[in-house]
Amino acid sequence: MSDPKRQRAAALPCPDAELGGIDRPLPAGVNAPAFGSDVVADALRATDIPYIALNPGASYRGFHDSLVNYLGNERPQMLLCLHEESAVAIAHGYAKVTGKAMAAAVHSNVGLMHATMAIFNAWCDRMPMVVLGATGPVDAVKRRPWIDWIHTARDQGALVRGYTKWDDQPASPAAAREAVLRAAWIANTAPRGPTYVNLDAGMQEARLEEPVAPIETQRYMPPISGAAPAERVALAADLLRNARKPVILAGRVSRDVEAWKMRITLAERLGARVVTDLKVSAAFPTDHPLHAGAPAVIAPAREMLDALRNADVLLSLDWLDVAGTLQHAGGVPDARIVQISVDHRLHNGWSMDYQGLPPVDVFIDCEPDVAVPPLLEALGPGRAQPPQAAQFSFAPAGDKLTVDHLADNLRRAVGDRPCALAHVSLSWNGASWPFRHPLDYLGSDGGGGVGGGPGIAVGAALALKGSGRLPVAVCGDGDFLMGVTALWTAAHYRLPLLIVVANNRSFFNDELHQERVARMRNRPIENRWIGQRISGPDIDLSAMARAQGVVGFGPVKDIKDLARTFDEAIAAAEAGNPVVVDVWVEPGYTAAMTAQMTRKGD
Ligand SMILES: Cc1ncc(C[n+]2csc(CCOP(=O)(O)OP(=O)(O)O)c2C)c(N)n1
Ligand SMILES: [Mg+2]
Repeated sequence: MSDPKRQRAAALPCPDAELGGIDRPLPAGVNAPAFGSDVVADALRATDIPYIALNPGASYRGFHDSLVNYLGNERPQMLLCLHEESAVAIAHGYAKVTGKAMAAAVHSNVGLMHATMAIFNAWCDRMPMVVLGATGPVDAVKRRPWIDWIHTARDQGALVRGYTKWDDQPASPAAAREAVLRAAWIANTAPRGPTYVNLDAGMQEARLEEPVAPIETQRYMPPISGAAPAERVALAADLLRNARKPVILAGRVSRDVEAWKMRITLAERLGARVVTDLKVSAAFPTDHPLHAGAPAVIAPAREMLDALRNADVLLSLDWLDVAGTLQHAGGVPDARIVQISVDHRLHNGWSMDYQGLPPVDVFIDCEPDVAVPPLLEALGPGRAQPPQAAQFSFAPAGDKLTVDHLADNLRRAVGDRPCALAHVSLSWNGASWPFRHPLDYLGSDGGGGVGGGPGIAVGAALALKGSGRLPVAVCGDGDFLMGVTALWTAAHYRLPLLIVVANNRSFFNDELHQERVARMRNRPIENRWIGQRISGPDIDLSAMARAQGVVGFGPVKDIKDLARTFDEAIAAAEAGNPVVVDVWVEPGYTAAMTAQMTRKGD
């Protein structure tokens, strides 16, 4: 170990000793960078990214060798994945917990094509990650016949340019080092998102003719956090101080506990109603007396819409879709609107995930976490208004097993344990599970790309391993089946995790769409299930888990078996295993969502 950078890294504690003990290479006796890809590996280690989820391929065999035989498969450690979509989804789930990028590596154009939906999900969810890919050799005379030609594209980054913050195809080891540092820096800077670096196979595999001059890598990734402009904060404070019925729309915020408490202080100082959304992570305690209605994905609760209609000032803390929410509430209100967000810096012409353009009276161009403390200060001490009563209750009804019964029994089985709900099914009822901590709920897949659930859950489990917080994910059966091979990675790396499948044996969401079309056209709604139901044969989901080394329970078909099964499943997860419970639920969504999706007319 003569290289000073490697010695420094060796002195750092391993991110997780147990995980670090898996997949240990024989010592290769390599202690100085000798190839282009060794320089890339050094750069990746300099970013402090602890893991790289990957599916292998010859296009980055040089880089792969550097990770194993030059870095010794630590900092970053490889996580082998069975599909590129899971590799990226795992990085996505990791970022949801930590707020930080991990890396994913995907092979040439084909691996990147597999990865695209998961990258899009992370982009829409504003989650950072560094995706490394490869192509070439760009120098055609170095290409092997056939395979190197089909796996070389003129502009591979074009596949993902519409939903990544930045991409590059560096032509030399020094340029690749710069690209990796820039990719990590840009991904981790708000508004966060995926970046992509495409490593030419020829550049990776070429022997270094001379050492690449060392640089102080941290100086190339300076932390950025823009402050809130004081005069804008003063304007917002004036509006809010005089508001009679302010509403806070608590949207994309961090997992920081102090920032969470500050939002509560702000709401209580203003006596503001607060609304939250299941599309993003927990932003405010949903059972706080000021919280209005249960959070939802598609159909906002009536209490939430009432609060918005009655409001005189709306304060958006980077709310995901201000314009769409106003549309739900009946159009543009008279209320004054304060927007705190940096999201506009990311918007581009390819993807419309920026949503409609909302009217805004005071725009504060910084992250909500940064703006709330000066806003509180500008408001000054004031009369705390009496809290209002909590607005929603929950009790599962009927004797047929529904997702509400699933949620009720699961929550009771979890009890007082700290838990992170890493994913929920489309059928989830936001009233069934209160959130009281920023890690209690990690939001949705972001881009509506079904199949992200299992990988995101595994990534969250990776980040939470050893934290004492139990990762729990509820996936639809369609979502589970599309992403099921992410589970093998959880088994191999022994990541404790509980996935419960709300198995309605259907791509049920689309049954409701077909029902709506049938209503609009006066055709039989009874046929809505055709081309949607996943039965005949029924799929044994817990066997799919067991086949990958995951503990599997079920199918559970009776309400009375739920409590015992969940107790056993949690015990297995707490013993260090990934666990899947298959629960057969009646097809159905919340009443509000069903009404919204099946209403007649456009
Ligand atoms: C990649 C992808 N394919 C198809 C869809 C369309 N789609 C939206 S929801 C859904 C059904 C998902 O089924 P499941 O996870 O079982 O949830 P359920 O609606 O049955 O509760 C489908 C197919 C999509 N959003 N993404
Ligand atoms: Mg389903």
